[in-house]
Amino acid sequence: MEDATDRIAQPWGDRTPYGRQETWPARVDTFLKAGVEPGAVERWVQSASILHSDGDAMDIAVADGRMVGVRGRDVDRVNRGRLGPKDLFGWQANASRDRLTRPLVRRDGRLVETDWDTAMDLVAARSRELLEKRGPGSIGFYTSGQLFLEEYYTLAVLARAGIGTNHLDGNTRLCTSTAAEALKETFGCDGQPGSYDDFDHADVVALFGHNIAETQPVQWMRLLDRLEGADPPRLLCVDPRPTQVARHAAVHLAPRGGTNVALLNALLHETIRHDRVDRDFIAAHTVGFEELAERVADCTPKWAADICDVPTARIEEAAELVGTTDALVSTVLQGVYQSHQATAAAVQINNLHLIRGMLGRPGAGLLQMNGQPTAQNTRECGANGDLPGFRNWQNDSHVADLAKVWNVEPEKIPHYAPPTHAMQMYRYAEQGSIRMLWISGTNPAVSLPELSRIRSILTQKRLFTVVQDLFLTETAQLADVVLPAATWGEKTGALTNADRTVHLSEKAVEPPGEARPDLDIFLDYARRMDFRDKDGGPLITWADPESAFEAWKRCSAGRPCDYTGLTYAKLRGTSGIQWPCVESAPEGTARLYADGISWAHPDLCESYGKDLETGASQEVVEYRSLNPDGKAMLKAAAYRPAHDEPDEEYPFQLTTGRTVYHFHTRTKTGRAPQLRDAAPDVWVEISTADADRLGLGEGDLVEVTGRRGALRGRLRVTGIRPGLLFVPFHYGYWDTGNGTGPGPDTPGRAANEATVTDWDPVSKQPLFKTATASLTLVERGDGRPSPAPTTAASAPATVGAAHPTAGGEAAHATQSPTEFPHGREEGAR
Ligand SMILES: Nc1nc2c(c(=O)[nH]1)N[C@H]1C(S)=C(S)[C@@H](COP(=O)(O)OP(=O)(O)OC[C@H]3O[C@@H](n4cnc5c(=O)[nH]c(N)nc54)[C@H](O)[C@@H]3O)O[C@H]1N2
Ligand SMILES: Nc1nc2c(c(=O)[nH]1)N[C@H]1C(S)=C(S)[C@@H](COP(=O)(O)OP(=O)(O)OC[C@H]3O[C@@H](n4cnc5c(=O)[nH]c(N)nc54)[C@H](O)[C@@H]3O)O[C@H]1N2
Ligand SMILES: [Mo]
Repeated sequence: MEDATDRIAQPWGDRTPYGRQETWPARVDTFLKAGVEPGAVERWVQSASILHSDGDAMDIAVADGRMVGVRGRDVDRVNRGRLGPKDLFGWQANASRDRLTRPLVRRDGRLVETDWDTAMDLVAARSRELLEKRGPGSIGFYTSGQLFLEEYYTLAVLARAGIGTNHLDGNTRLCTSTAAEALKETFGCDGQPGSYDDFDHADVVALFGHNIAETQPVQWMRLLDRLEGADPPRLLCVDPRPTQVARHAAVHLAPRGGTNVALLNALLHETIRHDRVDRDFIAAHTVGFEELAERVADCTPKWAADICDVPTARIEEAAELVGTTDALVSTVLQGVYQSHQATAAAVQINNLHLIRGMLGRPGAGLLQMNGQPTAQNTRECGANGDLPGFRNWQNDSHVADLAKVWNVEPEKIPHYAPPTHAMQMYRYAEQGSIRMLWISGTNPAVSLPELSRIRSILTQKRLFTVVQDLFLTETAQLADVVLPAATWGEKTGALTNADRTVHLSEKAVEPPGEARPDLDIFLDYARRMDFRDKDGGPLITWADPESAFEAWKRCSAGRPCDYTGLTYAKLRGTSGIQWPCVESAPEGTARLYADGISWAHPDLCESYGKDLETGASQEVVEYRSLNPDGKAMLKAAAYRPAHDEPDEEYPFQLTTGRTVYHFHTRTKTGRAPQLRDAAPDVWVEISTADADRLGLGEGDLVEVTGRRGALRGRLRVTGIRPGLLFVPFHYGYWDTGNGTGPGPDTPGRAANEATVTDWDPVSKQPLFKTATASLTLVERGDGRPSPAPTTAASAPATVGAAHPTAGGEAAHATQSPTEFPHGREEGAR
């Protein structure tokens, strides 16, 4: 057996260096449960990870009808066999003893077990009653970025054409609505332009508010491998924390929170001033260059340096890095998306690529990232605030086309206003116009901002709440009906990662008890509601994952996310495949816009765009006059200060985010021992300067008070920028380890106790990164360090201040180099 490595202590494993333009070497990472020998594995079942947006392809090891381990798939283009810590260990949560195994209904104030018929009849009866008395607008659906494509599509059809409600959105609103919106503003349509393969060819990789080391660890392995190979890339990191990315960067900018637009405008200013622009590309493929140049004319590095509080020289260095390379790849994530000028900032990164002609060829790539494993599918299938297939709700011919696919009258599909965004749905529930809210695959009682408000909305008597989950989460505990779902490994479905790679994830084991796949639950509901098409036939004609996938293919036909060239059979055995996949491109499409901008024409585009300042939707006439030929649109934006700036009472900026070991509200990673123990409890990051000034130290228990609530945690003193506090948002009040916790009435430990209800006007994404807070000492530490991991951004500023994070033997996984003879080569696509 090969040497095993502690993959908690070494989240990124060993290096396999490779040079620019070369193929990333394959290596198979394997973890089997203690005591399970490789020979004892009876079956390996094909799948891909659902604990981030990478789509790391893996096989699930099965013995005795149980999952006993995982191994990476070396044939896959995304990870070439590698797995990250959550991929390796997270699956163990499936077998937790506290999985929900039967439906629950609330009787006399308490949740009690019942059978499926009783629970589903109750849900259907309430739906019918509300439809009759209050109309379709009284019912809302709040779903996820973690189900499968087939499930979202089914939900979108039943909500939009069955119920006829406009109130359907995903937690993707909190996650990637800015990615989608920024792509719509620039390219007229959603759809990731770039490919992960671009990392193999890049000369400069710029990461904007993206801690890729912790949040897409396998792509970080790829960058680390390139950093150790020939002709390594130079990294630009824009992040106020000392992430691993920052530590490896050629230039690191640590701006004040919420100042991305100022910084980006300065980068654009320098690019134009030095004439580092591609005039031919601009003329051929864009509109709006003059306005953009005018808008950034005064945005000098000195001007931005004052706003962002970073040295002028650093901004100039960053501008030179992105301005002079011939192969620039940029990635963008929550440090940009979760702030007040989210879309405005993300669009400036698109602008940078367009004016430099850095699009549509190997190494010239743009990745407006997703976070969740299937957020891409939520968006494509229209289970978020868009119509399926990236159709335009303002374009009657798009609505008519969709109505034809579903065989309903166009009027049945609500399109009188933009699909309702999640934050607005909670507002409607608060005001009483939404009376039933069906929450699937998300835990809003931990993940939405201002939790005291969310709890009060969800506990209203007049609101009927259905929660569909694996566990009795903080949210499920507030529900009227709880439906036990089967999850990854227990059901089959397709999922699409952040670079449009479609994978198939097959059922490996039976779900526990009576738990059912989300698809079956939605189909059961549709049957009970007896939804019909315009000829009286059943609205939903499919009955299992594969027939649902085939139905989705018909809906995607001719649209940017065209799946018609894919089948389950084709996805089996080989690598994942990037959409569009059609007859003329049967192996998929590596990059969008390799032959010009294709979906921005007024008749084709998904959106006529919005005002970047106010978010107001534009009309088709405005769009036609701005962009008659369907080019990429360079939209300028002025910097505006954050809504919430520090003052005497709340002197700190507060930002929130992730660690490498946990996924969101930890319902899965908190139940995997290696991951749970690596980061067992919340902490608060503070800079050395602030800690010294306030006389605070490592391990002190502090209270962080925002304008809407407070949380407690132990201090970790790090190299974070002074004036800024960071709290991971993974920890709800429920302790997943032993089923107990601080409880909802004691000062919480969830970051969102202290965040505020506010969002980007364009994408409606909440501002998890730009709050303010005060800090008070609750209790001196006893000399023990805080529970923060030492391996990544939360590493202590003083070496040795905390015991190095390690997993020991329980976290040993193997890494085997393989020959990788059978993969799809880049040229084939
Ligand atoms: N381990 C792990 N991986 C995950 C997830 C997880 O929960 N755990 N979740 C997945 C999901 S759904 C998502 S959305 C992604 C998120 O992935 P990321 O966006 O990479 O993660 P975050 O930690 O939310 O935020 C990234 C960084 O933004 C920085 N930041 C804060 N404020 C600002 C600012 O004003 N400007 C700039 N430039 N940066 C700022 C923070 O310091 C932080 O390091 O991760 C995915 N992968
Ligand atoms: N303060 C702060 N808040 C944030 C963020 C931040 O950076 N800071 N990030 C935001 C972002 S980007 C995101 S994506 C959200 C994530 O927020 P949530 O979506 O609320 O977080 P999860 O813990 O992933 O919740 C998913 C739920 O679905 C359940 N589940 C898993 N698999 C299945 C399945 O197959 N079927 C069903 N029915 N249920 C399943 C899990 O048990 C879990 O309860 O949080 C957002 N909130
Ligand atoms: Mo996310």
